[in-house]
Amino acid sequence: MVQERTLPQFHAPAAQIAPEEGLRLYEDMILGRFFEDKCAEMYYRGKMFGFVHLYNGQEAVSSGVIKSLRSDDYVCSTYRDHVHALSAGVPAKNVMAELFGKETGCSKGRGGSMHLFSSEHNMLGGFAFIGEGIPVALGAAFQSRYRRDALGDSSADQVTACFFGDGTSNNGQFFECLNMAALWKLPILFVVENNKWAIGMAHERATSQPEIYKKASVFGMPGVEVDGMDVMAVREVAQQAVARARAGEGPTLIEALTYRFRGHSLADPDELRSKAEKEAWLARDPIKRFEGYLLEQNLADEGTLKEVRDRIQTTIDDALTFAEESPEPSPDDLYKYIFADE
Ligand SMILES: Cc1ncc(C[n+]2csc(CCOP(=O)(O)OP(=O)(O)O)c2C)c(N)n1
Ligand SMILES: [Mg+2]
Repeated sequence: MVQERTLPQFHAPAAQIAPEEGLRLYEDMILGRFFEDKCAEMYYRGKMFGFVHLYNGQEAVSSGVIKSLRSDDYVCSTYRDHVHALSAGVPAKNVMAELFGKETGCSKGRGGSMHLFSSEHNMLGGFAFIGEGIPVALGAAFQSRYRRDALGDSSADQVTACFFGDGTSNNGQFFECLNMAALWKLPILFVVENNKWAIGMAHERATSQPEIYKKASVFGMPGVEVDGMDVMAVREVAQQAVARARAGEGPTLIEALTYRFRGHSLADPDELRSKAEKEAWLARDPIKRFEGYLLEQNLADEGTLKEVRDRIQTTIDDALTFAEESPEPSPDDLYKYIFADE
């Protein structure tokens, strides 16, 4: 039995956040949670097909990082991508329609759950292969740096946030891209969502040095661990990393310690993780915790939080209706979008 890792402490002095900003984060986390719950419902009712990987439990990471970015910054995800896309501003109805394979989906119904993409929102994609997004994100970070420093475009100060899992951090692209990002001081945040498991493989069983953030030091970049169940802590770490990247000081490796509340995918019976482990992490639900914080700090009252939840429930219901009523792609368009139009 491997001992649980000690979580880093984050000491938030009295309210460090404006009430509107607190509610913005809360709304984003609720949107992520309610969206995923609706997906599970639709999948088990046989309305959604293929592999669907949900993000429940990890919301503080998406909201804490992506809500610390500007809208013209870039986000790169994995197959667990719905909530990253939502935090990046892709409308829930277009994400839901994508999951239903509809023409109105953000990838025009051709991608599905693992391939969400939106050029309008600088959402660089979900990727089915693990680690596949890391070099893509590196490319995005490279082009902002190149446009700014080689081409002299001072407005090209966009930062890229690249998300991936603990299992993926044992993949070659991780090491190659960390090297290049540090060497060229690229404006990128490597955000490892360490949820302790890679499908059924426990992180400690597959990884010689399980403390992933420590790997940053050999590339000469800052590496930080953060409690990924605490949106305030994630936000603080992300803001510092974004400021560094934007100032031309290069990349940061952030390891967020988190947990997924459901199986690896909706097809996973989730029999390998112990009941005790699941219960311990469920008790640290990032949404409940942040609700407690907002109330305690008098940043919101119960009524305001309920209003947010009601509003988001309507957004999700509308997204579902939109997805169900949207047209399928036409068979005449089978070859459309395979090659770029001239
Ligand atoms: C290149 C490649 N090898 C293997 C797989 C099969 N696979 C799918 S998910 C996964 C585990 C990834 O775990 P982690 O990076 O921790 O992400 P999490 O699912 O926990 O978010 C693996 C090995 C894959 N998708 N791509
Ligand atoms: Mg994992």
